[in-house]
Amino acid sequence: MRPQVPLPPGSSSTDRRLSVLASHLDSSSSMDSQNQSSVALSATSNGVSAFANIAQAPEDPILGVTVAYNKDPSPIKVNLGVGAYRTEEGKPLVLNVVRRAEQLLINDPSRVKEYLPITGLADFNKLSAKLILGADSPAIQENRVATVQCLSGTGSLRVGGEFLARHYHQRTIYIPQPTWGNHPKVFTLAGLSVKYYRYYDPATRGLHFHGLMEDLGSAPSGAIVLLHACAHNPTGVDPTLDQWNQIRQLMRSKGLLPFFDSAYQGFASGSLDADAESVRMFVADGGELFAAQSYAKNMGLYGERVGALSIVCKAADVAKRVESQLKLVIRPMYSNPPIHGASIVATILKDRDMYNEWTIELKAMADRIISMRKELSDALRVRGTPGDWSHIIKQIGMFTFTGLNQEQVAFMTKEYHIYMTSDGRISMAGLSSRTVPHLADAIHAAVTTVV
Ligand code: KET
Repeated sequence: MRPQVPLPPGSSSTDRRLSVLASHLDSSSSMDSQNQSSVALSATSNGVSAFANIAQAPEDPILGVTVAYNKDPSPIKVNLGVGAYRTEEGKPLVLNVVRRAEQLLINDPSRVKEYLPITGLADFNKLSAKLILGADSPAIQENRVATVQCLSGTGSLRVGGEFLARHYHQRTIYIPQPTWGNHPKVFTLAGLSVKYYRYYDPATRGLHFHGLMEDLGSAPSGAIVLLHACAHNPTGVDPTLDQWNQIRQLMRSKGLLPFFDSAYQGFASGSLDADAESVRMFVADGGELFAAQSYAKNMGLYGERVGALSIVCKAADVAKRVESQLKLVIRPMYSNPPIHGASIVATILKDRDMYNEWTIELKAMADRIISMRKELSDALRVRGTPGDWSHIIKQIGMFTFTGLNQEQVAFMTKEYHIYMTSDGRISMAGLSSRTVPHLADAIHAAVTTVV
């Protein structure tokens, strides 16, 4: 075990905790560092890898679906795994407004590739906070919001999680059952301990509202609660506004800290404002909250890795100190965020004309997904597929949580080359009028032959 590194005078209790954590992480391997280097040396001189005994890790449950899809030579294969928008022709889409913004950036000789500040592009941060909290948000007007540009939604969750693990008195985060598969991993590695609250009721294929309220009601005071701002992944089931309000009242009465994950703003209803209502309701009561935003889906900037973390505080001086500490989380993690994606977003958000063009393109994506729901549901009705499939229409956002079990999913992949996550989730954004009949045939065969 590596001895604990002596800390410089003036080190905080957090520094000490991290140092202890680092030495524990070291000690979890079975050899001390001296032994390790001698084994590595002899391994190299023998021509045997120092990592000869490393275990093969499983593929990611979501991104691994694309890996399997890419290996399949079948011409009829369909990828409904990852939540990524495809056109009616099955192609990835770069929005026109994004192309236009990129052209402007390229043509502007004053643009340079210098490092951004640790917190990212200032304009981008301001505009992102406005987008999620609302242009007239009192929290923004009162300077109570600390916003930092992060590596898309995932990076925003990770930075927020690590900030909480360092500075918040409660280290337990409650996440919905089920939730996006990466949530428990992100928060555990950030240093939080993860617990679940009931969210989805398979019997009704709807919200388990009673279970949700009961579980949050018995959470320890101050616990962190992860909430999907809209278009819950994977279930496609959101609380109504009235239910949101009841959740808010319960959480505020118990001092539970809301951490919103907003990965689909605009994708649920087609309206950026309607999809942010849950978050804005929690801001309107003057309380504190975290919001992680992603531009992967709503601007189609998946691979640009552009997102933001906003922490709404009670007072401007608190927000200022919070921001100073966020910098200490970010600097040793990746130093500062990439410039290109954030510049695209800022260019679009600050220009009225481009903003409007974006909302039209976003609505078109949301509408195409909604029309796929109708087509799939009609196709199953025409086939007389056993079961109630009304949830296909009722669910919202990118996904349908079909209710198909793991064996049925495996059957559809093997016999019909349809790729989806094993929990029965299909990305409606990956479907087209051309592929709906094939999917309907596959679902029909799965439910009639695999019981
Ligand atoms: N939150 C949720 C709820 C979410 O579904 C995703 C991505 C993210 C955050 C992270 O997105 P980012 O690209 O970091 O901004 N979900 C899709 C892709 C993935 O799994 O990475 C998905 O569920 O298919």
